[in-house]
Amino acid sequence: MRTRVGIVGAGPAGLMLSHLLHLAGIDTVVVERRSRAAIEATIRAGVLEQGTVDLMRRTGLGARLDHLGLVHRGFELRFAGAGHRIDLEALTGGRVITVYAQHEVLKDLIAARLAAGGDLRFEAEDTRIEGIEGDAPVIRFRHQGQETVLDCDFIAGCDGFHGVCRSAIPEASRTEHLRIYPFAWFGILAEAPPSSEELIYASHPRGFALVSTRSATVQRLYFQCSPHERAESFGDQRIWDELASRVSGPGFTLRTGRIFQKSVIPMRSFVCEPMRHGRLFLAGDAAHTVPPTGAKGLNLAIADVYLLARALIDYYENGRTFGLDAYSATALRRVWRTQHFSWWMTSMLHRFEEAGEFDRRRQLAELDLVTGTVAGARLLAENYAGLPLD
Ligand code: RFL
Ligand code: PHB
Repeated sequence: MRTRVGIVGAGPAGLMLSHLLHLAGIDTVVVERRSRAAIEATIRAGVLEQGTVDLMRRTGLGARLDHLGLVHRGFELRFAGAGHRIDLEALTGGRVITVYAQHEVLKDLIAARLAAGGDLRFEAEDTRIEGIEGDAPVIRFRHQGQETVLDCDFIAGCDGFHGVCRSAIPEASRTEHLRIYPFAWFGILAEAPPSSEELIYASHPRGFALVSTRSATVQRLYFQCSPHERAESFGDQRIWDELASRVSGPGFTLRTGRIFQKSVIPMRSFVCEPMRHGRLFLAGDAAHTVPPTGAKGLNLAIADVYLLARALIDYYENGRTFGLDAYSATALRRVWRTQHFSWWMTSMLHRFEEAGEFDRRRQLAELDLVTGTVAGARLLAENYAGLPLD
């Protein structure tokens, strides 16, 4: 079997890359370990930047997004007992965010690829990549009991943080940067009406909390917890009490309801450099992860493949390799800016056990700076709403 671009992983990065290349007439095969049903049911990100939304609309993926997505023109930072609104739209000259769950994006992408006759191999086992340093790389995998060899011009490693592609780059040819935070997020989904019209990021002496949403009847909430916490060990009442204590404010009532999903999400910052080795190109979480505080992981994955698709299209249409050669350095510039932003949001809003009173006061001063000055608020708003894709 042969294709031009073999893609490992059917997450946002792999599927969007396949979609963008298809629109330019370039064939791909996507090899994915999990089932379609599992992918379409996994709860992860929820916030789309303006650039991600614009790209989805421009490429024919806007219908359900425009129907179900919730446009948010600002968000709230809450600390020292008071809320402060960050007016994204006013501070960025019109950019906003859209709350639309990652698995809904994946449903849209999978439906579009299948409607166009795309080749998606779900439930592939034992995926390996070979020959990335030569001209004829291959992806080997087992699918429906059959050993399959996929010959490719290029391989896109879009297989997430725990995938196999990154480790195909010889250790001597890559550098990995990792920071693990001394806390995690406890995330829930609950059947409840929204407590707030906009997201609330709360910094509280007991720790960080985030009030997000999914729809008029389903809410997404998070609070900082120990990285060793187990989701099952927290009873529902204790969860609501913990959340309520951290997000309380004048005139604010947290709306509660049946909790139907609980998970503990580790917090890490990770970058692998370079993002290309020979004919292997890494994109998305396979190359980098950010703590979720800045809501950037999915958006960064989309930005990577937007760049990679442009470079591959230029190669196939015009025979130019400039974009492919520049891919890693160009992508990494955005990656490191996003790493900085995600680390900054995380360190500004979380409780650090070892921090003393000086550090706590410094955190409050920083929050005062970003809510109390136009320059500070704009820096936060521009990065949160997202840098343009081009
Ligand atoms: P994914 O989504 O992990 O997809 C990788 C795919 O590769 C498959 N795979 C393999 N397939 C074949 N063979 C193998 N050997 C394979 N190994 C793995 C996997 O099954 C999977 O289907 O990576 P991708 O495409 O790079 O996308 C990255 C995003 O998923 C991730 O960055 C975001 O979810 C992060 N994130 C958020 N990002 C945002 O932009 N906004 C948010 O609001 C946001 N909130 C979040 C988040 C992540 C969270 N969790 C659970 C980590 C909230 C949470 C709670
Ligand atoms: C979410 O709704 O899942 C969400 C929102 C904002 C974040 C992270 C996750 O920063």
